[in-house]
Amino acid sequence: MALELKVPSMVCSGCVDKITQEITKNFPNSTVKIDLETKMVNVETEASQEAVSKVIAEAGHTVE
Ligand SMILES: [Cu+2]
Repeated sequence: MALELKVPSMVCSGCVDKITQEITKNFPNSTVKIDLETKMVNVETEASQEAVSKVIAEAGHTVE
């Protein structure tokens, strides 16, 4: 499933790295693509949108 989440709290490449790491750590078969300009996180994953949003929130970010 392809998920598209807006995460406006991302401000730098450190945020991008952190979120990418946390998602792939929790859901190892996921592919994460993040556009810092548009604040969009695209995830190709078996996990639910709810589960991925929770991981992003636990990484200290806000999913819009
Ligand atoms: Cu940052």
